[in-house]
Amino acid sequence: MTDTASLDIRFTKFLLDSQALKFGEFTLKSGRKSPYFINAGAFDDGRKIATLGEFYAEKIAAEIEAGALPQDIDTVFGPAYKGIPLGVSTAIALTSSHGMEVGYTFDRKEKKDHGDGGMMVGTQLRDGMKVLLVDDVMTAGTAVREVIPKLKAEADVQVVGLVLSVDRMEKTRDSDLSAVKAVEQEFGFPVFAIANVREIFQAGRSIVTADGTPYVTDEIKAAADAYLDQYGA
Ligand code: OMP
Repeated sequence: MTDTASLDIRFTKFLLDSQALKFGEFTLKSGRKSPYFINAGAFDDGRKIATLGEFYAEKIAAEIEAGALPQDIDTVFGPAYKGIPLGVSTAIALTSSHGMEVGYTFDRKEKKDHGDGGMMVGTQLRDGMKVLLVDDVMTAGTAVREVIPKLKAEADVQVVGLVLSVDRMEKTRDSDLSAVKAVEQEFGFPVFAIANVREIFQAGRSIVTADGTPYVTDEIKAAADAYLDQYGA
């Protein structure tokens, strides 16, 4: 694989090599039983989290270039807990690789009543600030629906978009719309993913393990296709 391979292909290889993409049977937050699971907890060392931040930053820079995100983002917000390393590594990569001056912010799960107090850590939210959300995976959009009210309670910020690692491309419980599209419609900001699950399964067919066998076997692909036939948008 060369560095010139497209972003979704390079990211799929990274997911598979880091064992962040697992195959088996997994019960999701939504209750659906899925034959695959993306675990952002697998990015558990300095090299992996730095690489992950570079992927987010590359996607963000491309969307800024395309005019879909503004250039003057004030802060990258990663919801606690799993969003914290995502937001921090993304902010580092935006500065070091793309020359952007940008803050990072995350929320506390419990309010602190001493010291600096407050619900937010990092760049404090102020009225009018442009906030870019980052999160790991979207299935039904529950996580993002929980975080927006927290931001709005803090200040009248402008959420300019949400960037995910993976869009699972699943339809919502009560419509044929994907969760990503439903969130875009409900909140009025764009949602981007470094890769979606269809791109990942397509790319995974030609990516091989250290012993030369493909990560995505015929059996795994068939199980993923059947799942997406039922729940895919
Ligand atoms: P929603 O909040 O319903 O969109 O589900 C996404 C969340 O579920 C993620 O932020 C994870 O906490 C978890 N999840 C994964 O991490 N990976 C998956 O492949 C699927 C899920 C999930 O439970 O749907």
